[in-house]
Amino acid sequence: MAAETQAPAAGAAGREPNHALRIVVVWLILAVAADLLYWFVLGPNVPPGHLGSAAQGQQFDLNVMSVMCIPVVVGVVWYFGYSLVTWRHREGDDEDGPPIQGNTRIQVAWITVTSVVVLALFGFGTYELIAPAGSGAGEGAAPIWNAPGARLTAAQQTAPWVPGQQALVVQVIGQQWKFTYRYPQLGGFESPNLVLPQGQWIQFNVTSLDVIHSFWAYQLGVKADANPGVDNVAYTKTQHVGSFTVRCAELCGLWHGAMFDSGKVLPLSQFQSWVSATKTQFATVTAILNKCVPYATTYDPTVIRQSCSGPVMKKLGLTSAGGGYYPPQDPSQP
Ligand SMILES: [Cu+2]
Repeated sequence: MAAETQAPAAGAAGREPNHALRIVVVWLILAVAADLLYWFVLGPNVPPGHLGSAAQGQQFDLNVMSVMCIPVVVGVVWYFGYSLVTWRHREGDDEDGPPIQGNTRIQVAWITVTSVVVLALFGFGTYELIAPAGSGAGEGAAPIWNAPGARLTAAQQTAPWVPGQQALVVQVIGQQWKFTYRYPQLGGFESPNLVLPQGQWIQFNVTSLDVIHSFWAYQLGVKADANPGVDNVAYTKTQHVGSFTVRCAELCGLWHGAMFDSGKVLPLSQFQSWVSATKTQFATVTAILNKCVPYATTYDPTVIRQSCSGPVMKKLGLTSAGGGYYPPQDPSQP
C-alpha cells in the first residue's frame, strides 16, 4: 500500500489542502476576467450589431445571456482541469476512492443556483421579447406594443410625415423575386431601394403580392413575414448612419436565393434630399400607382391586374417579376 505517500481522502484533514476554497477563488477570478473581456471586447461586435434599436436589443440580450453563461462554462472547464491534475491516478496507488454518498449542502446549493439562473433567464427573455416594441419581429396588423409615434390606420399613414413626432411608415412589398418599398406619408412613391432617416422610429408594414416571403433587414434586427393579404407590422429606431442587407428569409420560389438588396440609413437632411430626388425620378410612375393602386395595407393581385392597363403595371413590377406568376395579361383589357 502506498497510502502513506498518497494524499488520503479522509482522516488526514491537516495535510489535505482546502480544495473547495482553491476551486472557488480561482473560478471567481477566471469568471470575472472572462466576463469583463467578453462584455468590453467581444460584446459590442456581436451580431446583429446596433444599427437599429431592435438589433441593439438583440445584441444586449445575447450579451446578458453570455455573461450569465460564461461563469458556468469557465467553472466546468476549470473544475475538470483541476480534477484531472489533482486527483489523477498516481503510480503504485491501486486503492479505490472513498465511497461518497450525498451532500445536502451541495445538492441544495446546486438546485437553488440553477433554478435562479433558469428563472432569471426566463423572466429576462420574456420581458425582452416584448420590450422594446416586439424586438423587431412582425406583430401582425394590430401590435399590442407600439413604438412611440407609431400610427396604424391606413388613413393616418397617408398623412404627411412629421419627423421626430411620428414613426416613418415604410411599406415593404414582397414579390417574386424582389422587395419594393412604398412611402405613403411621402407622397406614396415606391422605390426599389430601402433608404431610412437616422434617429427615427420606423414602422414597417410588411406584405406580399404573391407567395410567402420574409423581410429580413439583418443589421436593423428586423425580421417579419411577408404574406399576401396580411399587413405585418414591425418597428425599429435607426441608431446611426450605415448600410444594411435585406434578404428574403422564406423559400419563395426559383430565385429566392437572389432575392436580396441593400439599404441605407442616412442623416435626416440627406434622407430628405433622397426623397425629393426619388419623387422627381418616379413622378410619372407614382401618379399611375396612386391612381391605379392607391396605398392600402394589403393588395389583392387580381384586383391590381384589373385596375389599370396591363403593360404599365407590368412595367412597375406589380404583377411579379416577369409577370409569370399570374395569368397572362389579357390584351383586350384597357
Ligand atoms: Cu422571397
